[in-house]
Amino acid sequence: TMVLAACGGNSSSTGASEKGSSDSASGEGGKRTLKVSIGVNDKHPEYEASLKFKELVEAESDDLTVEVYHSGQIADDRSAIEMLQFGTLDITIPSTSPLVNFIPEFGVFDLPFTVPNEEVADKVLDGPFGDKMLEMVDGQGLVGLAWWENGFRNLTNDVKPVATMEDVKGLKIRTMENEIHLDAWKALGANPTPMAFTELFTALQQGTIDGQENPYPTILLSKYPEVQKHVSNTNHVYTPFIFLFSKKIWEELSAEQQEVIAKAAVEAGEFNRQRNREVADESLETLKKEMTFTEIKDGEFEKFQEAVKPVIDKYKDKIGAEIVDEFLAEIDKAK
Ligand code: TK8
Repeated sequence: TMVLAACGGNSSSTGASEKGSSDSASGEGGKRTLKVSIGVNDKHPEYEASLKFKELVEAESDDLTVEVYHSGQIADDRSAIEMLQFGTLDITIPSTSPLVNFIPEFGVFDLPFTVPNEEVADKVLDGPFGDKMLEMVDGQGLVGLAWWENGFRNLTNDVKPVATMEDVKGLKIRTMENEIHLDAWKALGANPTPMAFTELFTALQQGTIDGQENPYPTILLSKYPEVQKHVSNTNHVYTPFIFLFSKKIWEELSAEQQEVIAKAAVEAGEFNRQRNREVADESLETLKKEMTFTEIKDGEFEKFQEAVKPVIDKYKDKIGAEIVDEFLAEIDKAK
């Protein structure tokens, strides 16, 4: 069902945090149920954090209720973003990678082997660069409220242990719907196919693809060890989750409601990061028992990095040379 956009020309301030979209108007508010759609299942730290968001909002507001839908029950990442644009869904917290189909600048986060660790990711996302990226979604009918964490991605497959770049050759790998990932895996010699996350388990089970890449919590909690034998610590890219609100619906909310939501999104995000890191460590320990874990050999990361260099060069202009340089400079500063 379509939700009508607010048409009252209310120009009072939004009350959103600095991280909110400071130039969108606020409306009448009233009683509302906010639906949150996420792609991962109800075992995942992102679900736990979504429940934390619900708890925080409902504690602070008498007229807001939050419902969390996991496992892509409402939509996959890309379709959920479109629903926000239409105003048929309130909130989604996707990987940034599918956003690149709407806002090319978000491709900075898909450039492989750029972010060295989580501390650097936090500094870059919590600083002016992260704020700028959150504001950038505004032109696409979205309000960017906070950074959550998906995390460092690692390769699994059902064919062979991967210790070297040579081992990647010919593997049919599912990638997110993102051309930088697609080209990076091609450059590494794999045979990649883009696919929505919601279709991934079945594709692995049926063997239409050999492997996939995701952070350790997702690999374990989505039960990939049931359909994949091998995991390697490729750590090739850090994927943030971005907390997105429908701008159309946002403008119907009162300034007070906007403030409660913006604050809860950030607070639940802090909880999310902390939990995600604990779960990532625990997940790896469990994965080592349920799959063969292979470390990428010494000296091999340099080869991977060398192989994807042309991909970074190719996308630099598409993403925007200035923003790529800024991202890399922020990373260097944070190291
Ligand atoms: C969940 C996705 C997922 C992502 C992917 O909605 O598609 O592989 O890593 O976790 O955002």
